[in-house]
Amino acid sequence: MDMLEDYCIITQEDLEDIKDSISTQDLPSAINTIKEYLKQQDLVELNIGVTGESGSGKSTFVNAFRGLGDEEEGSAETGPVETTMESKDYLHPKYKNVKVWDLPGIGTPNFKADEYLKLVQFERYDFFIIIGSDRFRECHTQLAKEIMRMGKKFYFVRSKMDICITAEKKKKNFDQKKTLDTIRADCENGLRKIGIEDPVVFLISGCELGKYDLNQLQERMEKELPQHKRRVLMLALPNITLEINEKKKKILEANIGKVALLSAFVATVPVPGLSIAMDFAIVKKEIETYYNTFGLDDPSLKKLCEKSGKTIEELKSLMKSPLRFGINPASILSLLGAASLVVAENAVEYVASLIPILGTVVAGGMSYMTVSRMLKRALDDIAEDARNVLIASVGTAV
Ligand SMILES: Nc1nc2c(ncn2[C@@H]2O[C@H](COP(=O)(O)OP(=O)(O)O)[C@@H](O)[C@H]2O)c(=O)[nH]1
Ligand SMILES: [Mg+2]
Repeated sequence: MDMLEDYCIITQEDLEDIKDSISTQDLPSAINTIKEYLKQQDLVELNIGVTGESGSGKSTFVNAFRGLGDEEEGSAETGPVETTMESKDYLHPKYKNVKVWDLPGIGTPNFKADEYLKLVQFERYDFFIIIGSDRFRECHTQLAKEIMRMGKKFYFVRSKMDICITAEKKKKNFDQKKTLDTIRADCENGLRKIGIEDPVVFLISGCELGKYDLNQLQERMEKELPQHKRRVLMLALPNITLEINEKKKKILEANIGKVALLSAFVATVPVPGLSIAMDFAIVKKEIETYYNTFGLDDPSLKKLCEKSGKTIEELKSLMKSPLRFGINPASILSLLGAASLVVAENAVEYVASLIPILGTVVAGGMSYMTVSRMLKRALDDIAEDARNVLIASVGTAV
């Protein structure tokens, strides 16, 4: 139904899905169904095993992947000497069920891939990142083959690209893309020679994670993860490339229908002066998630200032969403002007006919459509703000 797609971001599929799960139930069960769905989504775990030789940049990667610097609270210790020979899990600061594991170094004398994988309890990882900071060696391929044999996935990462590029830049006729292509091809050739059939290598810098091949790596991981794990990966990634910014927006958009419905179901009293009902706490929590995942919450902005040398005022001046100075009923309602104008009456009727239970809630169809429009507007604004902040800080930050 075109009209629905135009005026409301809820897709036909989404509605049918909601209808199937709740239309025959009473209101309390419908509320529980949606709450449970959202809760389960937040419980999905992701375990990433980061492995490689000692000194290759494992701990640096573990920190950068979680959006942390090397000396921040909760970061893994890094340095010229490997400090631990044990696996250690580092929780994502915002998504605690995302664990990035700093695994012991490989390639020690008598290294055996099968014993190593047993030692680190290979079953627990959704995938491995195998980091090499120079040449890939036999220990890397041995490990890759054993990981494959165990039915798990891995990605080869060539780290410390910033060092390579700084050195190459001194040469005349420096061409970054060409240099990267040559290094990538060289790594892949090296791996082919030592027995990997169709190798793909991602060039990364733990010190400047947003540069080089992070987008390609992120795309590949996302594509190969099971559907239910993609969301948590995209939410947890630091917002350091425009591609990630866009994907975060898409992922968050997919929940708007359910959150709006929940807000309409839970609220039974109309917003004073309006013909709709909405639960502010639910809407507020969702908008807070937007700020958090885009890294526009105050603690994240402060960190970005330290890295980029910009002030909070400078960054906030790039942000236009009416919610940037606080998420409260007044700022939420300020989104309403634009939102309520575009809710077409026949679309409301259509939604109400699909989900009859909405009729029992105060102005149900209208509330649902209005709140989804508001959330969509908030998300669009916040994603755009994040994009502008990112563009302004790129080059000097992350
Ligand atoms: N320039 C640069 N240095 C890096 C990078 N990754 C790691 N290092 C440095 O290399 C050393 C070893 O890194 P670390 O993460 O501790 O390696 P690990 O032993 O594999 O955990 C440290 O001094 C890091 O600061 C990188 O991408 N670029
Ligand atoms: Mg380490």
